[in-house]
Formats: sequence, structure tokens, C-alpha cells
Amino acid sequence: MLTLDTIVAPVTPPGEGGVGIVRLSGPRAVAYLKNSFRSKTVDQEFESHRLYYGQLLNTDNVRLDEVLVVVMRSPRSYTGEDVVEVHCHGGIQIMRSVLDLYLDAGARLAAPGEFTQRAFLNGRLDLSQAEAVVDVIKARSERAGQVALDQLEGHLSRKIYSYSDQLKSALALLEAHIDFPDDEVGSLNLPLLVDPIRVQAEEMVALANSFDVGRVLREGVSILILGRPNVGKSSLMNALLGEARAIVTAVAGTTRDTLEESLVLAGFPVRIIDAAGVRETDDPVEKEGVKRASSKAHSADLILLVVDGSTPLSDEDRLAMELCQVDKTIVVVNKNDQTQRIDLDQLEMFSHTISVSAKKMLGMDSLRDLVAERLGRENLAAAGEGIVVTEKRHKEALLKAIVSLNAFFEGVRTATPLECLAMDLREGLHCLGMITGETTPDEILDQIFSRFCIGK
Ligand SMILES: Nc1nc2c(ncn2[C@@H]2O[C@H](COP(=O)(O)OP(=O)(O)OP(=O)(O)O)[C@@H](O)[C@H]2O)c(=O)[nH]1
Ligand SMILES: [Mg+2]
Repeated sequence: MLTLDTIVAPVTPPGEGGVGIVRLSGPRAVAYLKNSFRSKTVDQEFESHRLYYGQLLNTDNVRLDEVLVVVMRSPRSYTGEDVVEVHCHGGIQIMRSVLDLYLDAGARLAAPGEFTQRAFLNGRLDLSQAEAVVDVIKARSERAGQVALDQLEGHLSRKIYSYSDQLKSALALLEAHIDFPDDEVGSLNLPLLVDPIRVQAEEMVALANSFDVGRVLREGVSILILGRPNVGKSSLMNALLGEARAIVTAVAGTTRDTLEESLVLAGFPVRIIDAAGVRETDDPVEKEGVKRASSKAHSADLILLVVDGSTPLSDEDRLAMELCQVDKTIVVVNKNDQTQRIDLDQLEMFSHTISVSAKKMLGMDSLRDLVAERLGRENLAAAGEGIVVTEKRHKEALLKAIVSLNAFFEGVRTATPLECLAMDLREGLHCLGMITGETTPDEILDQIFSRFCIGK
């Protein structure tokens, strides 16, 4: 791809920092640098991928900052073009003047995601790798970061290319028989052609299903702590966080608003929400709190329904139980450091129950394990080669490809003409190409890159 303009943008976030980096990419990047940089160690030619120390000067030869600069020459750079990075001091004013220096010299401010878009257009990254750049940056847990990094390194793409290759060779064979139906190319051994594609289709289904885990890793999940007043919800929140975040008192109705905190649980990024105790009340503030708790019960991915094991279930507990969708609820029987008076049979509609003491921190590891299990840790491990689909777009493309392959299998079974079989394979290939970007329409590409922010 030929790009004529040179773009510039800060690649470190705004604010104060030890170092701030401004990146230039394009045919004039090195020329702009030469006009603005003075150093004892470099005269005219910058060696690629080497750091140089010197002074950055504006057009009036006024010193802007003491900097380190690096030139990465095409094609061995992030964008595939000549790239220059200026490492200046990370102050708002300095970054601004470095940026202005190059804008005045003729560079254009990069659009959001434009560096990565150029990397994609120049074939440095395919689309699924480019999409992973944002995920790596935004990852909120180690596992999420690893999955994103795998995708950036091309694990998903390689899998998709291997699927495409298989379909392409089958298609080539089919087309040979369509073009030369007579004996010239021998007779077509259909089972030999179809069986490996069947195996592949099964693998593609598993890969599409890994999105259940992928979504959780990428977006995180919300876990709501729900129950009647005083059962120890805030105590449980604090125990999970390992800090006294929420106020805990013996007074029923202590928590009146919802309280959200982030944590990492068994590798999953989690937003945990403590809510007001559920009960009928005339207090307008508490009433609003109860209303908020109820609405969170609908939107949460998982509910920890807390009950007090040291007392029998009450009507207020039943009110809380009614708000819980059975299949996304774990019953946490709290206060197991005290004599247990609760009748667990009354909770039997919930299939996951665990006994803990939030105050004494008993049973917390088992609770974490159970939560991880419910969030799909098994699936995560079972995702085999560690390839996890994290983008809905990828899942949808895989599912569409599978639909085409199923049509192909059906066609084989009913002995449809080879032309139709070839069409199904071509459609499958087209869907797979949407993941890697080979067949992705321009509007979708623009949409994807516009989700990035400036400097990416
Ligand atoms: N013995 C015992 N007491 C506990 C335990 N967990 C919480 N408590 C006590 O129960 C009382 C209520 O605890 P909170 O955590 O404030 O309960 P809550 O469900 O958030 O209450 P509201 O915010 O009023 O709805 C406090 O006195 C806690 O010390 C436990 O595991 N064992
Ligand atoms: Mg509370």
C-alpha cells in the first residue's frame, strides 16, 4: 500500500509522566526528525532501531526538550512505513510542543487507530491481530492479557488460515472435476474430500463456543451480592476484596446504595456489586436501594444470594430468593462460625450452595473455586490450544462458515451437482476471511479501527 502523508500522534496517555512518546509514521517521518534533532552522536543518517540522545529544536532553533529518538525504517516497523519515535519528558506542555513542531512541519494528526490501520493495510498484522491490540491494552486480568497476546501473535489467525487452506484445496479439487469432468483428472473420491472437512467443522464449533469464556475474559463479568438485610453481604464483599471497603454494622439496612469494585477472580476480571438488603420498607432512601438491587439482579451475570445460616429463613429471605434466576445463582450460607439453624431444604431449587463465614474468612477459597467453575473455568482449560474467541464478530463469522459447511455436507449427502458444492465451500471461505480481514468490507474495517483511540 502506498501512503503519501506522514502522520503523528502522542502514543502515551496525556498527563504527567517520566517519559512521553510522540510517534511519526510515513515517508517524511525521518526528514522531519532530521530537521529538528541535534546530537553529537549522529550527523545525517540514523541507523534503524537504534536509540539516539540529543536535543529537540524548533524552527527558530529554540530548544524544546532533551530527548531520545529512534528511527525504525520500513518495512521493519509497527506500521510497515518509516516510523520515528521521540521520547521526550512526559509533560503536557512539552508533548504539545513536540506535536505542534511536527504538525507545523507538515505532518497530519493521526486518526484514532490509524497506526494500526496502516499496519493492517501494509500486511504487518491481519485484522484479528489488529483487533487484539486494543484487547492487550485493555486486559483487566493476566489470563485476559495472555489470550489477547496470543491473538496478537496470530494464534487465532493461523488456525483460521489452516481452515481456509483445507477448504481451498478441497475447492481446487472440486473445480478440477467441474472443468474436466472426464477421466483426465481421475474419479473424485468424495469421502476423502469430505471427512477432513467434517473434523474441521467440529473444531470450528468448539472454537465458536469458546466465545462464552472469551467474552467473560474480555469484558469481565458482574457478580451481584444479594440478600435480606444483615446477612453479611457487605462482609462478604470485603472478604472477597481483602479490604474493608463496605461499611459493616450490626444494624439492618446499613448498605443503602449499590457499591461496585473490580477484582480478579480465578483469572477472570470481575465487577462485584454489594447492594442494599432486600426488604419491604417505608424509608424512601432504602426503598430506592432495594429497587436498584432488584434491577441489578436482572443484569448481573452471576448472583451470590447470601443467607444467614444461624437463623431460619424469613419472608425477607424469600423476597430476595424470588429476585434470583436459579441458573445464575450461588447460595452463600453465611455465618457458619455460629450454630446453624437454617433449613437448607427450603433452598433446594438452587443447585449450587456453599457454606462460609465472611467475618472469619472461612470457605472463601471454595467460594472462589465455585464462582470460577460457574464462569466457565472448565471451558477455559478445555479451550485446548488456548485459542479463545473473544470478539463477537469472530464468533458470528465462524457460525456462518459452519452453516455453509453444513450445507456442503447436506449437498454431498444428496448428491447435488459439484457446482453447488463448490459454492458452499466458497461461501465458507468468504466467512473465514471476514475474521482475518481478507473479505471484510471497508465500512466494517473503518468501524473497527474507529473504536481505537488516538495514538494506537
Ligand atoms: N458471626 C458472624 N457474623 C457475621 C458474619 N458475617 C457478617 N456478620 C455480622 O453480621 C452483621 C451484618 O453484616 P453486614 O456485612 O453489614 O451485612 P449486610 O448484609 O451487608 O447488611 P445490610 O447492608 O444492612 O443489608 C455484622 O454485625 C457482621 O459483623 C459471619 O460470618 N459470622
Ligand atoms: Mg451491607
